[in-house]
Amino acid sequence: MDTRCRVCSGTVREFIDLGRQPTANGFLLPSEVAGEFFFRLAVGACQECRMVQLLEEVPQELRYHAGYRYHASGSAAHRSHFENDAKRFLRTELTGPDPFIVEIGCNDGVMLSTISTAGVRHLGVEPSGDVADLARAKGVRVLSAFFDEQTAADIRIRHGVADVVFGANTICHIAHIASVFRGIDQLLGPNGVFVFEEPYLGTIIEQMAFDQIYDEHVFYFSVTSVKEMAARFGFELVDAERIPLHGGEIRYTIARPATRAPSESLAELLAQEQAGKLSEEQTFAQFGSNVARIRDDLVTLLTDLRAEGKRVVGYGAPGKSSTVTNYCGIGPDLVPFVCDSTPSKQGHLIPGSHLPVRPPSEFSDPYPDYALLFAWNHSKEIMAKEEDFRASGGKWIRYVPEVEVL
Ligand code: DWN
Ligand code: SAH
Ligand code: ZN
Repeated sequence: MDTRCRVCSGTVREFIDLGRQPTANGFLLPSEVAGEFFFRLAVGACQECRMVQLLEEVPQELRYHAGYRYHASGSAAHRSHFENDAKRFLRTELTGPDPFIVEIGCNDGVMLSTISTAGVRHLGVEPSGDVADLARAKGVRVLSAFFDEQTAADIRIRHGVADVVFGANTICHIAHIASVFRGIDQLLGPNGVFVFEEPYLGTIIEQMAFDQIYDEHVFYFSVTSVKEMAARFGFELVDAERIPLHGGEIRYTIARPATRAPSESLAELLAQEQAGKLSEEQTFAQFGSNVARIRDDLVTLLTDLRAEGKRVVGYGAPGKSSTVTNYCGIGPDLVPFVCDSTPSKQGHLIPGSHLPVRPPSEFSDPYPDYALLFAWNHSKEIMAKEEDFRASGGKWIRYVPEVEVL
């Protein structure tokens, strides 16, 4: 059966299948392995509006709940990025008499804590209970709910319209995207903006970052597909700019039609996408064959290192590590454990592949011969922190855009 496009109901044609996969943040205890959830992780492009999206989806309640383990404040680079976002909103959009900002997926309050400190009216909408509580502890006001049309209508009744609705690494996670836009229509003031920052399809393809594909990432946005989506739902995309997070993202700004002048950067990115044939079948087919080659190269390297008696440890247990280990069949026989700084991941197993997650203190106890860098998007921060590993003769392995020993 065909999957219908979640934006326009067109036919979605599959171009990559990463096999049977668990939910990427479903870290589990050894005693929980028996009941583990799996689905088929495959991606395709809509033949009408070109939106790239998952074929099968996991119910949102299985993805976001009290035990959701991603803490947005876990990286210094992310803390500083979101603090800057907040300061920019305070300087530009939140300057009227009683401004109001809503964040969809505020997680542990990494952005809204700065807004709260500035004394500006705000509301985070966050379904995952534990991270919502972390935000509340920072003085952030949070509504525990999934954002949709109904939630938006309730917020408007209680708080009035918003000057800014913001989302980071969240809007591409929401399968009911039409309901989200109907909600934005209810909630956004006449001159308000809906701003969201999401992984960029262009970067995923250019960098071969296939591990960005997992259950939470329902959509893989391009500027072209977001422009079409905004128009279809009665809005206008007025700005798009590249930002460095998660290896390369785009910050989109959407407004009510004809309220803001479209930016030069938007026109440039649209032209680049067209020239680079970003939305064309041949680009997707090439991506699929490159991904299979990376898998073969990585498995060969790890198998050779094991045969040579070398010790390889994983560094970072991001959602991405679930995709790559399950797709490549990397188990504890090849990588006995992974170090990660997130306390709630430690003592658990990476979903599906069941690599144990341990605290970073075990990385140097003693240092391994090689470290497989799953959190490659944090390489600068991690390599600076782990200089002694290199000094001890240790080597880093990365796999995007190519398998390489550094
Ligand atoms: O879209 C999403 C983004 C916002 O975050 C979510 N669906 C899930 C998540 O994606 P991710 O898990 O790929 O995010 P990160 O930021 O790449 O995760 C990095 C991991 O590495 C974290 O578990 C923390 C860990 N880490 C570490 O152990 N030492 C990170 C740093 C910087 C470190 O020094
Ligand atoms: N904004 C943070 C966190 C991103 S993780 C950052 O950029 O780092 C995605 C977050 O979106 C999770 O905390 C998840 O619970 C939340 N989320 C998922 N679906 C949602 C929905 N429908 N409404 C609001 N939040 C949602
Ligand atoms: Zn479509």
